[in-house]
Amino acid sequence: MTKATKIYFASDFHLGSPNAEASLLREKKIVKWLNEIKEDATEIYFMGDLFDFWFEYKNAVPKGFIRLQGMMAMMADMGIKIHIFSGNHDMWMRDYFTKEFGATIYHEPIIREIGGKTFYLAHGDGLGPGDYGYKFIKSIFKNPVCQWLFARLHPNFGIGIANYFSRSSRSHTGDKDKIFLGEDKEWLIIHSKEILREKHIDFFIYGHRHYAYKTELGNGSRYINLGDWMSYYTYAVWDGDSIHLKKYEG
Ligand SMILES: [Mn+2]
Repeated sequence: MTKATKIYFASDFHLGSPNAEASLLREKKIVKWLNEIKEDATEIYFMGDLFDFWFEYKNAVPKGFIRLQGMMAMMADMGIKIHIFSGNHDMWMRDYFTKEFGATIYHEPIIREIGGKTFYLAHGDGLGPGDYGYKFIKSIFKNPVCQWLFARLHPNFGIGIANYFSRSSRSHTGDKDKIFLGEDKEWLIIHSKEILREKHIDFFIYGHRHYAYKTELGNGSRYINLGDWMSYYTYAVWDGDSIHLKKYEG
């Protein structure tokens, strides 16, 4: 048995998309990966958009994705710390995963010291310049009154329309995501450089972009985008000494 020392980061599973069959195959692959890394993981950061749509009603949650949730619960019971960021597709997470298996839920970027290094961790939606249309929609989605009203819709209807819009926004942006805009135009790189003017960060780790990428930002700072599990199957791992962006081949 190897000693657990590693911290893993992965993002954008989008379970539920594009349909139940494809999602189940992907979920099994994710669980297979988690089953392997649980041997040497101390913590796992799930960096957002795990679900293509997620909404917690007061007394109910959406059906599905039971393998991932069971695996997370098992890992938590083993003593692995589970961190979950909400993304723009699943921002309506409340305390269900905290109550079920002690996960820590984050809705905003966090800065964390790990092994003497400073990490800036975020899903990545709504950061950086521009994208005012999305920032406006996000302010509505995050509005407590709007959430309360949505929760009053019957779930057959509410989850139904949400899935419809979630899938159409995913297929809408899917192809665009495959084009890298250049380091001077990528919003999350611009956002990282803005933060670096105020404060030193060693590693910026984001999801959201669906484009696995790492680059140097100067002064030893590094930007890492985790890619996704729809076409990349990529993740980052901190081994106590350095961080690596890897692809799961299993
Ligand atoms: Mn996403």
